[in-house]
Amino acid sequence: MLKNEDKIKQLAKSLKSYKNKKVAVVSHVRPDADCIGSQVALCRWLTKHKVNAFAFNDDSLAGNINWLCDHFPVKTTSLNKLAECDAIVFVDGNHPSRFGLAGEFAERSRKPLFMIDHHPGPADMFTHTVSDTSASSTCELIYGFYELDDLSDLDLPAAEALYAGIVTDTGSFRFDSVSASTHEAVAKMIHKVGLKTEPIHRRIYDGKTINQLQLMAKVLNSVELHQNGKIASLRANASVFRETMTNYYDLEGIVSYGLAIRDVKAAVIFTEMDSKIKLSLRSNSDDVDVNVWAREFNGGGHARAAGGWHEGPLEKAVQDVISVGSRQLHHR
Ligand SMILES: [Mn+2]
Repeated sequence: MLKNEDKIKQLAKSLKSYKNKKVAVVSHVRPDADCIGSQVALCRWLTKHKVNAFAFNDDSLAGNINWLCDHFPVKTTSLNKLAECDAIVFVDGNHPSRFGLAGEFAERSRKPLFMIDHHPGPADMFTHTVSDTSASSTCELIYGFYELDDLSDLDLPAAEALYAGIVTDTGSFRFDSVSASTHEAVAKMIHKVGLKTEPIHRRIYDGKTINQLQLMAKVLNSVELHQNGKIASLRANASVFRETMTNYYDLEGIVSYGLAIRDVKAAVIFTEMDSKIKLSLRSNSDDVDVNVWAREFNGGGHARAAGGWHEGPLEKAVQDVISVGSRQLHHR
């Protein structure tokens, strides 16, 4: 059974009514494979239904997901182009603040605004939403558009895009957000269009440069334990990026290594970025809700994966963030 079947069917019907019109599909800033995969697969679905679809994002894509743009072009956000569209669809985020220029545009716009997402606490500005926190990924919800409408519209590029989002947002199918319907979606994509999964893993996870590996080595070397080994922290100060000629997005996913330590329940990475400290938090246990934790630091996300910001400096960020996390640990 797919998640939110009725809402997906209704939204699919509304979107099909934009035949021969223009629909923009936008995704969150600092994009990941789930938001770009969702955009690509939804734009291809819209195109099959003769809707003129456009995909926009404010930022450039990390090297390991750039190939998704060969399946549907994701262009730099243009306010003029957004203004020409008849409706806007927001994927993999539920608040205008996550969407940069498109979010600001939407707050002033009277256009119909649609939203498809799996994060908690949606804003109430949208005309029609599919908001399901139990879904493994936004890509799993987008798969529903194909499955519940006409699975013969699914083609290999769309399936590859959906798989990229599903595999990354589930930590390669290990998080507790993975359900039977997650695996069923993948199985159907394999049957239906001959999706090959191994090459996608390779493109996403094995496309690293030696510089990225050197960056990882330096950052892993900074590991510290707090609160009797229940919380692990990692640090990436500005100098490690200079030394290895890398960028903050080269650290994608590294925070999870903190959770690989026995008895650790939560991990945080502190990344120095433009004089602020970016926080990325992960939990592997119901004892720690990192969404609640991150909300104390201008952020949020999911119970087991969230992000936030601290004004800095780094040392102060570590102190403040660990002390909030410790309180949460002790409240249980
Ligand atoms: Mn997602």
